[in-house]
Amino acid sequence: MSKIKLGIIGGGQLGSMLSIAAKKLDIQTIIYCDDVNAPAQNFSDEFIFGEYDDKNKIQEFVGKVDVITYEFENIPYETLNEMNKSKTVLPKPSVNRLIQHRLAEKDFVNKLNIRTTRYVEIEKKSEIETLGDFLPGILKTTTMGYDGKGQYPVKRIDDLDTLNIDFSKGFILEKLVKLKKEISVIITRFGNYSYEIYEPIENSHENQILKHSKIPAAVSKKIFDQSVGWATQISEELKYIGTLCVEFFIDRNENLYVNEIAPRVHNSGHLTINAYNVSQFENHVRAVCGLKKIPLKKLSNAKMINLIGKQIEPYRKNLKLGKNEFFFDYLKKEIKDKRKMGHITKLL
Ligand code: AIR
Repeated sequence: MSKIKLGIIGGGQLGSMLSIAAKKLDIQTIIYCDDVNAPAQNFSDEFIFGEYDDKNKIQEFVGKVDVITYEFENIPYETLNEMNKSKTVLPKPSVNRLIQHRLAEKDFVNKLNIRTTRYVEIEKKSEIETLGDFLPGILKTTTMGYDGKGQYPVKRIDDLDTLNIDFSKGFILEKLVKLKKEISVIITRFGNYSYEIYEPIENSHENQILKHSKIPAAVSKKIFDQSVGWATQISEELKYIGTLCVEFFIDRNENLYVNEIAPRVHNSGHLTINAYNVSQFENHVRAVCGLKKIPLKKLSNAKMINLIGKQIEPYRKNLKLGKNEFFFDYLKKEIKDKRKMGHITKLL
């Protein structure tokens, strides 16, 4: 039988880890990315460089693959929809369209009677002046943000004067919760009520970028069950195929809130590579390629540390790893402040 050819849109670290997982399953990967230096080309079978609206390049890509997935969410809906006319795109383009728009995403979650932070749509600066009730809050672009990009903490209305925000883009203002802890739940759905779910992961951020993730998360049974239940409900409702991550806040009164949904494999799940029998990446490839679902088994507790910006340098110069420690260099050519450059997983 000829090998399945999986097309992956996006060529960052998530594309790399998907390609590595696919190789193990004897599936070929073709990466399509608008960055000529996309690091995933080091791990994929083929790489096509092109813009996300370049119809010719996209046709070339579509012609080569059997099924298509993506490793970041900010892809134009039209692009995914066009591809989906000739080859199956999973998760479905409509799921990506819903989730990439923060307002639509939160409305969807609330309709399921699942709690989110309080939020309001902002079309112009003056509206915020009457919304003191939502402060301290965080102003976020409705689309196109990740790793703290497009996010502005606002304590007082005066803060807006120094922030220099372009209000021609859509925004939402979210009220901050009195945060105790952040967790995420990663689930891979294969079909109706057919899924594998990883236990909740505890996350901590620095400068709005994920820094540490660990399992087990120190949470009550109530929070454990509720987070797993909500992630399952969200993936069922979306009729999702593949790996999905739901990020949650827990406040000081032990209330759980959905922060956001990622329609893809997720940074907090990197530890699943070493801590489980099947990683989030392998599960994603299995689900979108229609392979068999394997029952998940946790092999070890674990902690993952992100290496951001220059933090990668000492590891590149002189790698010293302890027993049960794993290092992954994303092979990004340019070190930039706040850029995820690699990670370390320690089995505990
Ligand atoms: N990514 C996708 N959504 C959020 C994140 N962090 C991953 C994807 C994407 C890469 O980050 O793998 O391709 C982009 O990283 P950078 O450093 O080039 O911005």
